[in-house]
This record gives sequence, C-alpha cells and structure tokens, in this order.
Amino acid sequence: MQEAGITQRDCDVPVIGGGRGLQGGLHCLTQRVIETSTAHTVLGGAALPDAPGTPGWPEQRLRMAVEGSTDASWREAWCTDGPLQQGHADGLQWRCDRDLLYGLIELDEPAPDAPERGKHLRERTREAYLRLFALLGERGMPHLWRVWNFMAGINLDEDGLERYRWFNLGRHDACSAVGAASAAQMPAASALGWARGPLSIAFLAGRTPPRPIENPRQVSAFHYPGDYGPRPPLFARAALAESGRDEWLFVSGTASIVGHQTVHTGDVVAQCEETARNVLTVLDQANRATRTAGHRPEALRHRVYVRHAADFSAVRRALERCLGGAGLTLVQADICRHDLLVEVESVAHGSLLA
Ligand code: 3EB
Repeated sequence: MQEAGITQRDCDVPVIGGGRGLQGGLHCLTQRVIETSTAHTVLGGAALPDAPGTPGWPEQRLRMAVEGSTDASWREAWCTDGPLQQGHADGLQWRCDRDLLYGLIELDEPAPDAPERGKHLRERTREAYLRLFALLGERGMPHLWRVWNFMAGINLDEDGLERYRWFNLGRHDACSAVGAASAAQMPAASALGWARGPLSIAFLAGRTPPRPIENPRQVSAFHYPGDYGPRPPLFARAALAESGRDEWLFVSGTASIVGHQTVHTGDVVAQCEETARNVLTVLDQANRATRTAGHRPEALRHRVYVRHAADFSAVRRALERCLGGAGLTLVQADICRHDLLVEVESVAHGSLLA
C-alpha cells in the first residue's frame, strides 16, 4: 500500500483543545453558528465559493454556481468533542479525534490538452484512495462513512472512455487492493463534476463500521452491469453510523434511476419526483435498520446538484413539494450520467434509543 505521506510530526501535534463534551460525539453546524469559540471542535466540512474566510480545518470548497435563494455564505462543519489531532501533506489534509476522522485530498490533473488524461485520472483516483486508506489505517479509523467525490469534466470522453468511468476504474483499483470492495464496506457517497478544479475527495471515517443501506427500487451501484463502465461505482445507497448518543443517516447522491436505468430523460420535474421517491424509499429502508425511534422525512437536510442553472427554480419547486422545503441547498454541477439532470444527497441524525 502506498504511503499516506504523513510525517510523525504532523500526527503528534495535539493541536486543538477539547470541546464542550456535552453533546457527545459528532454534530454538524452550519455557517452562522461557527465562531471562534467552536472552531476548535471542527473536524472538517464544506463551503460554497462565497463563504467568508479560510478556516484551519479541511474544507471542501464547492467550486460551483449557487442558486439565488440558497444562502451563498453557506458552510457546514462536522464537529466533535476533541481533543483533535491534525496533519497535512501533499494535497491531503485531515483532522481527527478518538473516534472520527475528516479528510480532504485534492490532486491536480494534467492540462486539458495533455495526452492520456483518462489514464491519469484513473491513476490519480487510485493514488488518492490508497492514501486515504493508508491514513485511515494509521489513525485506527478503518471505516469509511461518507465520501464526496468531485472532478472536472466528469462527462467528457478521454481516450475513448468517459472520465467518470476512468474515475470508477481508479476507485475500484484502490478498493480491491486494500480489500474494501465488498458490499458490507460500502460508504455513502456522491460523485459530481465541476467545470474546472482538481480531483477533490472529502471523507468522513470512524472507528466503528457504518451499516450500509440499499434501495429495493434500484440495482445496487456496485452491481451495475458493464453498460455503465468497465468497473462499477462503489458506494451504498445510504449509511447509518453511530456516534455518542446519536445515529447519523447519510443518504448518497440519489437520482432518477430505476433498476439501473435513467428514467425521465429530458424532463427535470419528473426526474425530481423520481429522485424524491428514491430518497424516501432509502429513508424507509434505513428506518428498518435504525436504532432511533425513526428518521422523519422533514428532518432530512438536502444538498441538490442541478445540471442546468436554468432549472434551479423548477427543481426547488418540485423538491419542496416532494421532500419538504427545509434545508435545500442548490448548486450547479454535472451529474455522473449525461442524461441525469438532478441529484440529491441528504443527511439526518437522531437519538439512539436507550
Ligand atoms: C447513481 O445512482 C447516480 O460514483 O460515488 C450517486 C452517488 C452516483 C454516488 C459515486 C454516483 C456515486 O448511480 C450517481
């Protein structure tokens, strides 16, 4: 396995003092409540391009246009009770406490006109995932909970294969190499495209394994037939994970797919409706496995990726109708199949039953 490239010095920095210790385990703050008083509890997070400042934690910037009614200073931060350790090396940045780790790997790619760019993307992806797994091994945090994958030109053809499919090859290479390609180990994930930017992979991992959830309306992604590329995407439709007294539900990027096929090609409203059915079906499945009293649809927060900015308002209207209006953040991104116009990812948490 490849070295994660983390120096001992990085690992030993005990960095950031303890947190409040009240809530116990993982919690998620959105921008207005992140202040200097809580910054030392942040493991990592994500932010829109106009969010102010550059925090010291690993933060995945979404290099994307934002819908007008979405709060452009939106930022989310995964927090814990600390004390935290942190490290960084060669495009990898991470923070962890005793039980959880948030990391971000950003790797540049060759120039757009360089030869064999597809093969390079496969190789960069493999390298990124091998470094991720090496880090998790070193930190004793072997279980991936949630992964956010972004890359430039996700639908472009290079060397005879779509770039998303090159990415899937590289992810599969690395996961098979470390024995992380079985159904039981699938994290929740999303994979999206931006116009330009590095290969960017953010991840949340834990000491305890999450419980993967599948969607009976859809073929599991890791069983997609060869029509969608030489190696399948490796992710679960959702993951349930426990931290302190809470259970977290991470619903993967979800789209207008039934079985393994895209449905409602060209009809963004119908794709929203089908996507909402899939999200609610995954929620149902999660509620069969939950150790809480149940996750309610209204409690989900959603990040919505819209292929065409012109569809923002139609997508917001359709999803507010089907999923409820609270907590919809809309951004423009390319979806990993050229015929998909929208993708929704969701998160919820609840108290574990005693
Ligand atoms: C799908 O259902 C849509 O490759 O990690 C959704 C979530 C999708 C994650 C990934 C891809 C990924 O196949 C695409």
